[in-house]
Formats: sequence, C-alpha cells, structure tokens
Amino acid sequence: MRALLTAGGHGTRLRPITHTRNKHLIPIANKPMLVYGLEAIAGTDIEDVGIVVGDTEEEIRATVGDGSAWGLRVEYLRQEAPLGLAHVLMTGRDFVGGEPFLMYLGDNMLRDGLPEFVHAFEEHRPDAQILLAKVPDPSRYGVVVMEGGRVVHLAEKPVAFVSDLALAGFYLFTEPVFDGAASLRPSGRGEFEITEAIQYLVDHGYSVRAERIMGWWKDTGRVEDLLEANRFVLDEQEHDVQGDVDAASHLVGEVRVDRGAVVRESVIRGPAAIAAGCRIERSVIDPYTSVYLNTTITGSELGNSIVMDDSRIEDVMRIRDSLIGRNVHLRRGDAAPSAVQLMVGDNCAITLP
Ligand code: TTP
Repeated sequence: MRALLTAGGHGTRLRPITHTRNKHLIPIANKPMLVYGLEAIAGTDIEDVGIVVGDTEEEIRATVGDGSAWGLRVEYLRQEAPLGLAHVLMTGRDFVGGEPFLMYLGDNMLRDGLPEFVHAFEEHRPDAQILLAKVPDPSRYGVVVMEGGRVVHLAEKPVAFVSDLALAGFYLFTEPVFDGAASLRPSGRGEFEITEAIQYLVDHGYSVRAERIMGWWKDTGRVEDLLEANRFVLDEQEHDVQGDVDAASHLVGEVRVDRGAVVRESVIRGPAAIAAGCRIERSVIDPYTSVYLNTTITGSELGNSIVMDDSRIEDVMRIRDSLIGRNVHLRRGDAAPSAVQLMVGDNCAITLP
C-alpha cells in the first residue's frame, strides 16, 4: 500500500504566515507539522509516500528530501492548482497505481491509531474507509450522516445541522474513488470536494466503512488550532536540557532546551521548548510556548505561543496566545500595552505600539 500526503492548498486561514511559507512547515513543539504526518505513516507498513505539492514545492523538498530520514521513499506530485481534495486524488492516481492507498491530510495531526486504522481496512477490505470524530462545531468540517452503522450521506461544511460526526483527514481508498473524483464538478466554493467523491461511492453501492477516532486528533487550519496542537505535543514532552543554562536561571517543570541554545537570567516554566541557536536572556517564558531555531528573546515575557525561526523579541511584556513568524523583529516602544496577542507574518519589524 502507498500513501498520498497533502502539502499544497491555499492556507487562507493562516494568512499572513502562509503568504511567505507553506503552512505544513510551521513548527509544532519545534518540529515542522508535516513531519508528524511522515512519522505517523512510517509507523505503518507503508514505505512509499507521494507528497502532493503546489507552488511551494521547493520548501517542502528542502525539509523532507527523499524521505529516508523516516525510512520512507518520498516522491513529489505537483498539483497544477489547489482545486480541492478530490483533485488531489486525481493528482496522485498514477502514483498509487491501482492499489488501495492511504490519503493523509498533512495539516491534520493524529496522536495514535493510524496502524490500527490501516489494519482494520486490511481485515475488512471495504472499498473505502474513513475516520470520524464527534465535534462541537460541525459546520467547519465535512460531516457524515450514519444510519445503523452505515454511511448514508456526506455534506461539506453544512450551514444547517445534519450531523456532528466530522470526517478527519485520513482515508483509505481503492480504485473506484477515482471514478467518483472524475465525475465531479466544482462545488459552490469552487473546489472538487472529497465528500462528494465519497458520496459517489455510497450512491453506487460501494462499501464505505467508518471508524471512530478514540484518541486526540486536530485539524490545524486556524491559529487557535495550531496553538492547541502545540500545547498537546508539549504536554507529552519530558524535561531535557542539553543547552547552556546559567545558575541565575530557573527551569520549572517539563522544559526542553536543545543543544546550542543559551539561557541567561531567565525563568522558563514548562511545558516549553527552546530550539538550537536560541538565546533567552532576562526573560520569562511561560507554559505552552515553543521557540524555534536561532531566535533571540531579551527582557520579554511570553506564554502559550509559537515563535518561529530567526526572530528577535526585545523588551516586550506579556505576549500571549500568539503565532510569530520567521525573521520577525518585535520591540517595545515608549508606551507599549501591558499585554498583546499577535499573529505576525514572516519578515516583519514592529515597535509596540
Ligand atoms: P484545507 O485545510 O481544507 O485547505 P487549505 O490548506 O487550502 O486551507 P484554507 O482552507 O485555510 O485556505 O486543506 C486540507 C489539506 O489538503 C492541507 O494539507 C492542504 C491540502 N490541500 C492540497 O494539497 N491541495 C488542495 O487543492 C487543497 C484544497 C488542499
């Protein structure tokens, strides 16, 4: 069995970050999001992965390479434009070569259960298998209506309530799904919808099996989802200090300071992660914060935030619930506010206020 892993799309909900970088490379607990997908796939028997990419292909290639770092063989499949998930399917058709395959949305994170999901498919051999999770806000998702354990209807982001069972971004398909995808016209939002390709299977008498997610799953489309995913992964990490921390600093709880990071006269309250090349000086890093490569933070305080690489934060108090891009320079002006919540794209310089 092969896998298709998505890494294209528009990423409109994560602008401005996605103006300059592919969202799948945003670090979650200091590891690019797409790597979680590669690790999950590597945990199954699958060895061949086709990563579906758009015009940010080079960035993805630079991070993933040939996949051998995960014991995988990776090929890159260029999608001509982000025309929807059923179009992603068609892009991967030749790569999967008529065999059953896994489709894995690269912006979804699944804590565990992927090997079991694949095993269940191999045991039952349906024409398709989907993974469902009960959600409080179904209008954000593709949803599935079940009747007596059978999938009967799917709807994409329904305005009126039809079901609270969301379709998570992990699917197992066989050849007929391509007939479904090929039969579609663009939806009202201009995309070839995967829900419609699956509906085709249901309507044409193919077996579509549904499994329920038992553990944690996150679709990381929005900033609050990224911060939640960051919190979730940080919560599982252990205290591990390889970097250079002086005696005037205090590390409390599950803190990771990677080799090559420097901490001076600072307090870091875990769970938090500081990557290589960072310098944290006279600062307070509060829980659920991850600071990615080569970032310097001086005289500042931040919590529940993701800071990306090569940034500089100087004398800014109480940054909370924020996503701060790459190569950002934040510094405090004379009358800075006491607390700020920010979403800052790459390559910005901001003096507050
Ligand atoms: P979505 O999150 O549904 O769409 P998006 O990434 O374009 O983001 P937004 O809605 O904020 O504009 O995409 C789910 C996954 O599929 C994600 O990994 C991106 C990927 N994708 C493609 O590779 N090609 C596509 O044509 C689309 C629509 C998504």
